[in-house]
Amino acid sequence: MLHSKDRSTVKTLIISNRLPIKIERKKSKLKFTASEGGLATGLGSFYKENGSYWLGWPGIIPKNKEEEAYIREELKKLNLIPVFLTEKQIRDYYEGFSNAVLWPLCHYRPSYVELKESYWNAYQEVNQLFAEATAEIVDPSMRIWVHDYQLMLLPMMLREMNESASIGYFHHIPFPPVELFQMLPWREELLRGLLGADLVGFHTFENVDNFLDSCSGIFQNEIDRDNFRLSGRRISVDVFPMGIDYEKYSQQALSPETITYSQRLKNLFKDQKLILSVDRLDYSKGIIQRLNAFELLLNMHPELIGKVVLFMLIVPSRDQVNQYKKLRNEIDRMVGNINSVYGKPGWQPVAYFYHAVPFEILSAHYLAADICLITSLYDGMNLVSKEYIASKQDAPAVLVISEFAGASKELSDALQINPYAVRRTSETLYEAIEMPLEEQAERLSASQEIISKFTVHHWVNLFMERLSEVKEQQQQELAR
Ligand code: ADQ
Repeated sequence: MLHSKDRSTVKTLIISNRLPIKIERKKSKLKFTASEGGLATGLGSFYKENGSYWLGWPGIIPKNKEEEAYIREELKKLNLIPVFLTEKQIRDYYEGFSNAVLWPLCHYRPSYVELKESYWNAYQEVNQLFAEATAEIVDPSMRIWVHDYQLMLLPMMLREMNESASIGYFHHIPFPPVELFQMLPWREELLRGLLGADLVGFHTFENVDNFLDSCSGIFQNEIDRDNFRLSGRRISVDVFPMGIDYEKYSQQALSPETITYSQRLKNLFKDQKLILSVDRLDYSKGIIQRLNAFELLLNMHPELIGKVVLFMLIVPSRDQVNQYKKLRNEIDRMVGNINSVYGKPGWQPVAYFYHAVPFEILSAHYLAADICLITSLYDGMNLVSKEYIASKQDAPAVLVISEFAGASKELSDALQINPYAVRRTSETLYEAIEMPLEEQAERLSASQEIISKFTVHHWVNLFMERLSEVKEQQQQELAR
């Protein structure tokens, strides 16, 4: 049995579709930079400790065997293990099954789902590839933590390789209601894949319920929902709302570089309320609904012309997938339309940027913004909302968040919206603009209290503790 003091010494293998690294080809040289995503930050210190590893796709196709060996060597120094994918695998497994089947299904967009057998075949093939790569490095004492919907088959593949392995799985995006999930021709295989894990985690209770509904609906007699087990093996399914590295965001907001840049932004938009949105290009983020609500705000409150700006930072994402290309065109059209109808010389209502920005600059935007607007139509958690709150020392700061983002469950002091209700959203935006500073400060500090406590480090520890507990329970049951 593991005692809690021993738990920290157990080695862990993190597995996710992407490694937490960016590799760019600069002339003939390769440049390696750490990525700054929520997962990378949260697990960053943890996987490097005492011989732990992270396995995943490095995001690059090597030119030849020598380059592949070089990348492998360089990554090894960072405790990273690459799984290389071919162009076809990237197209069919990643852009295909992951992003044109599972992503739209999990985000309530069944009409976007492209049910192609070739996608499914590639998904199985790549999950198998990950299983084989794991087999090469894992030792039986290691805990394995699999991340996200690209690897739903992997837990069972790993289980079949080692019956007693310690396997956790975390689903970062929503899990759909059973009515949607059961439309998948491969629903049984996917669920069975997840049930190879000892612990399956989600951001919200709603997701846990949806998952359990699907399991009991699809496996009926095989699964006992109240005493969840498959073939006698206990499986725990639980809620772990992911947090952020609070210190990192709050400290960055105090740095001279960020303060100077933020001041420049404020000067640029002098005497205007700055409404900020930050997201990846994605139809789940409600960008169209956001633009509609903002346009209606200007229409209903002409006194705001010249006094408010919607500042949208959008990171390019999946632009090879059809629905994303269409979305981008639609955003371009709508921004152009709003700016041409409501703009005036020297002022444009929407400032729109289609690129990622470095961390210091992102932080400066959070710091400068009077309002942060999250309009997700469905979002597992939404880390941006938490990053905004952590970056603010004080008011002015109002978070307006969709009730369909997982984070809204924790952030009850933010103004909540249903982004489909465009008129109501624009009224809430007006309320945010008019909110007295004192009320802003009260709401902000209530949210900060929660986010500073439930950080990403807390999330990692909680998940790992729970995984150890499940293993202990399984061992006790076996010993009985
Ligand atoms: P995402 O859908 O990517 O994550 P989110 O949680 O908001 O959504 O994370 C986005 C990250 O990208 C944030 O850390 C943000 O700072 C960064 N980012 C966004 N725009 C940027 C820009 N222009 N420049 C630089 N950085 C930018 C998925 C799920 C979410 C879930 C997370 C974690 O869809 O619901 O919260 O995983 O589980």
